[in-house]
Amino acid sequence: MTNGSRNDKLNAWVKEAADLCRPDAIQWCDGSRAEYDRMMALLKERGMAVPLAKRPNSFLFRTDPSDVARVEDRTYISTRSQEDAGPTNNWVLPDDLKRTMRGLYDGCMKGRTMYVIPFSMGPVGSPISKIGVELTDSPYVVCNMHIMTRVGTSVMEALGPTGGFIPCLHSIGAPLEKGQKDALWPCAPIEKKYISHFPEENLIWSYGSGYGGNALLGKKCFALRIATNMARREGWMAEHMLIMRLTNPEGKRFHIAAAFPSACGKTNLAMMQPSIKGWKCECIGDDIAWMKVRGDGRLHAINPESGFFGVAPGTSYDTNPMAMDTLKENIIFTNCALTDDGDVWWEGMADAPPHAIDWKGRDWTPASREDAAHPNARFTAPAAQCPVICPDWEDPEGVPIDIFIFGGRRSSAVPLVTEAFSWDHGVFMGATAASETTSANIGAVGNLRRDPFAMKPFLGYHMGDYFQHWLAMGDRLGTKAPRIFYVNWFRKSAEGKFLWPGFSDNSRALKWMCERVDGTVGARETPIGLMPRDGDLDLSGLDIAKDNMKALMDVDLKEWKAEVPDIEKHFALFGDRLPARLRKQLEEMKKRLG
Ligand code: GTP
Ligand code: SPV
Ligand code: MN
Repeated sequence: MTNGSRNDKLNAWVKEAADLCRPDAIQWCDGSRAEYDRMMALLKERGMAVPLAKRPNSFLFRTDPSDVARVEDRTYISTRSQEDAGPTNNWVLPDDLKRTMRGLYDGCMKGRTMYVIPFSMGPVGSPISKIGVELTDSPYVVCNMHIMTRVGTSVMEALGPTGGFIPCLHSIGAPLEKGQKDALWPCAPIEKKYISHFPEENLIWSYGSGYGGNALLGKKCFALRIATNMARREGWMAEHMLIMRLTNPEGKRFHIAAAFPSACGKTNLAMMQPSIKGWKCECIGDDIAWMKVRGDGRLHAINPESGFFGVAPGTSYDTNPMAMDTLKENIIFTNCALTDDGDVWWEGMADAPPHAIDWKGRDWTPASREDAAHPNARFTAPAAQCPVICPDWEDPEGVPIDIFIFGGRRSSAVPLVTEAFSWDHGVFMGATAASETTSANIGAVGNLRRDPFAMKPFLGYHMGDYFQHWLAMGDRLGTKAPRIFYVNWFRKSAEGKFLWPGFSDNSRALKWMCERVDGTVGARETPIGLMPRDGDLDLSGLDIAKDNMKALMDVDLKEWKAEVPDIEKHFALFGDRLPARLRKQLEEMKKRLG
């Protein structure tokens, strides 16, 4: 593509950013295969990309050991009033944050090229889609954006001379002085990393990290933190949800959107192969859903992304065969281990190789004390390559959602599956969702925290207002609102073993949900919601101990009464922005618990 565009606003912004960051060159991206190949050749030459003999057109990257995940502590929602960012976000006054970051951006691209990446979230030209432009000094980001979003010429055409776009400025924060040798994975130290959002001007500034959600700004920064603000203003929803289509043996379709926190099972559920006969699952998206009320009065969902940035460890032909088949070619692997025959490996993929190079580039054998792959090692894969991608996954109208699922990682207390009594109760379930932290963020792993709607790290405004937005959407949808369920695949026995087989057997919980929607199966009332009675869950062909099933379905009043003070503390955070309807839900639950 030629340098520059027909869009004056875009040209002016690119010039302003270049004057500040002072790259050696500016390159406008056209999204072509040739461009991808050129970028990869460059990355190979620099020693950053390792071609994989076993997988055509696939490459392994190893990041700096400090740059391996999102950095929630360094993520900011910068609004004029701190109250608008709310109690769950880091906040700095926009002028102050911009002053600090301008200091960092000053000359930060010296010795590097600035790439201009026009991208569309959602199919190009669809009325639901939105355009962004990312400026970055990372060729790795260019390649990933090619897969994760729709990049290039068609986007520029859709943008036209006057169209608007979300400006996303990114730098790895590692200028190169003349003669200075580049690092294998250049980035800035943690205290200089900033993932900043200015929702009042739809602006994203990211500095210092080259990894995942910190650097691929279409994903969490745009499609969630900025989009939640747009959605609230415009009356739609931007959620951290997978989207799938489940078809029953009679051919009836159910569309499901499910929100689990990072590394808690979205990708796996999105492309799951049901273990129950006659049911079929197709994947529409694995991480983000944009949903609007359409002419039929129902909520329709699109996947704004075009690729999967999925967790590698634990992915295998036993757990997620459709992901494994997606990963055969055209993949970017990051922080996986490299086998001697030129393939990738990670914990849980298959038998361990006798020798490998670990994610830090060191020799590794099964006797090594550390993992060969980083627990947040990831694959970047084109969604279109998934064998069970839904034929309608790019339908600009989206798919009508029948079922919402919330959930998380809870080793105790939370049963396998529960149905909400009502929309308000379902919103209460989402608002009080809690999960053990994972390595998708830099920080402690395994700590239980409230993660409402799996959105704590991704909501771009006050959480109390977001709860109200959910309630208002329910009012608007009325009887056409999706039914709401809560699941926990991760309950453990006293010995610390998962009680539920998970993965394809999660279809058993989904089948019950579909039958609930159809009114063909019963439920029993418990203090925390509706649950399957004995015999309601289809367990045919499943070898599971009776005691395990009992433990999975147990609602322990003592454990649940202990949740109450913690929920009260959580709700107190939101002050007078906590909707009274949620407080009422809490009071009702307390009464039911006795
Ligand atoms: P993000 O991409 O971070 O948003 O994560 P995600 O929600 O898509 O999680 P993903 O499906 O990648 O799963 C994360 C980890 O949980 C992987 O190691 C999976 O193998 C594991 N996992 C997923 N589903 C199940 C399940 O049903 N049971 C058990 N025991 N583990 C699961
Ligand atoms: C998550 O952490 O929820 C992810 C990975 O999906 S990242 O893109 O790094 O945010
Ligand atoms: Mn995610």
